[in-house]
Amino acid sequence: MGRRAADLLVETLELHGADRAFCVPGESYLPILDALHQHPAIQLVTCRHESGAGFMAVADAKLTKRPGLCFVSRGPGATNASIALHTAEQDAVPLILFIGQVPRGELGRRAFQEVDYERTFADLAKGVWTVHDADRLAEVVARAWLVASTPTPGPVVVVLPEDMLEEGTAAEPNLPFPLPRQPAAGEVVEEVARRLSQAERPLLIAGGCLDDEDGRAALLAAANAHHLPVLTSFKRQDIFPNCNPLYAGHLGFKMPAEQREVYEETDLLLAVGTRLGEVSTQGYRLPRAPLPRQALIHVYPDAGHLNRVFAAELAIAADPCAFLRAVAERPSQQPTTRTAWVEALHGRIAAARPWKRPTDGLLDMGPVVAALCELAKEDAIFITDAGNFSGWLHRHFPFNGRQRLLGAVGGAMGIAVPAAVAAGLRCPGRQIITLVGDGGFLMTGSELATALQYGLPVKIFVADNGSYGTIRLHQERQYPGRPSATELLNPNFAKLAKAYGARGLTIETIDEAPEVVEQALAEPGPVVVSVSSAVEHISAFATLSDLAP
Ligand SMILES: Cc1ncc(C[n+]2csc(CCOP(=O)(O)OP(=O)(O)O)c2C)c(N)n1
Repeated sequence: MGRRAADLLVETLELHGADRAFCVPGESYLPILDALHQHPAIQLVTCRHESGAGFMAVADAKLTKRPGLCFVSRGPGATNASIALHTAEQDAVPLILFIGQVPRGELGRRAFQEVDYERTFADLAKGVWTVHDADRLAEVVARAWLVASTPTPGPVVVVLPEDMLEEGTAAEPNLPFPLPRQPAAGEVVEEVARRLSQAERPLLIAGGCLDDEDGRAALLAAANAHHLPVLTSFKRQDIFPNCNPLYAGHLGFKMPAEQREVYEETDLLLAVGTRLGEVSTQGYRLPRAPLPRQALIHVYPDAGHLNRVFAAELAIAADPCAFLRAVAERPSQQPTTRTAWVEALHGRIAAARPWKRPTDGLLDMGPVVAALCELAKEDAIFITDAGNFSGWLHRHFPFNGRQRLLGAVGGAMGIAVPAAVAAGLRCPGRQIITLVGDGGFLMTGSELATALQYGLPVKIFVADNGSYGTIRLHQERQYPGRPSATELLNPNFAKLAKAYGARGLTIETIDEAPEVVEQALAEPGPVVVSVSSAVEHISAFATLSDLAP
């Protein structure tokens, strides 16, 4: 009768515009693997670990703004993939995790590899649905797509009992449910424009909702129209040109207190497209929770995130991009004092940016980033894993507004190499530059095999400092001289890369950096560059000697 449920699922995904999914195969969803074999319009990417597959789906979603798709097996596969659910939730990224499940007749018996996903993933996912009836499968997939996409994008889970997938059904594939439209918040725009014209020291905090071409254009237009300095939320510094005089910086970790205090002098905070998370608000201090020191206008598509932690004077549930476009159409006259405020903010950032050769001559990621400043392409895609090595990129690299920065806002280690694979597949021809620590690389670096398998010329710079350096830094601050469980004995990363079939290079001194970076970027294929980073340079802002009591 009709078609096999597994085929219905794949056809429904096709109707939603899906063209790629990431997986580690499992016996619990063989009919889907077979259906995808029959439907080559959706490329099925074979990964080496479910965390890698999940991270790839997250990164793909960041690039397409459509749900990333990941198929994994029950129990062990699903739990391996759970890090992607967490990352998608923290980063507000649409993700659908499809999990094979034991046959319906065995559900609840704690059968082989059975997990109750509704309970297990209740806190991580926006929705978890087990499809008991093949006739409802297309409907559930369409709902999963919609819920993952809006109003705050996030992860959902669809659980597929294996016997259901083999069943025949007369149901037709579902078309996408239309996304609910959000008006640009009409008359409130007038009020915002008026307040922007009166403010002496306004500050716009721009978040991830603006991370596409339209969002970036709207942000730039609104900033220009109102002479508004722009701060970007955590790991979003790529959405605004960093050399633009209106760029006021990036709300990351380890911001010096004096710098935060300067931002706190603002008299009007306009937060657009950000949930105002812990890191971006510098620990709920900018703005201060729950009652900000200055007027706060918060614009976010999901009313559930407005006035949740911070009392905004104006809380506006609207599409951030449309809102900024409308604000840009009402340019304002500014108080004359505004110029000094804008110049002071940008001046601080610009002055701190250039990398300076350290006086002790030790190697860190600084000279690598300095070389990348010269050599990276205009539309390069940068990927950072979680860890202190990324601080040099955040501090010294001036994103031009076209380049992209991908990484886990939620701070998951291990995203870097999988995200590089996803970016290589999604954006062929663009330069993919990945920075990862020795800790993070050995978590999911096996996806280098996937990069090789799919012929992706990713460039991976591994900061080999023999340490889980970020944690070591915390230890030196809290328990000086008592490092614990942070030392690493590493393989030779260049040789390891060669064993995978990639090019392996090393940088051992500051002087070697420019030439080796150039060589790596010029290589036609994938390259791993091992950077012998001194653990003494424990972050882009501190040395171990500085921290010694
Ligand atoms: C999956 C995961 N596990 C643990 C952590 C905690 N953590 C944050 S940074 C870090 C160390 C990172 O080490 P490395 O990749 O070598 O980079 P480094 O800090 O030395 O530059 C750890 C363990 C995390 N963020 N994510």
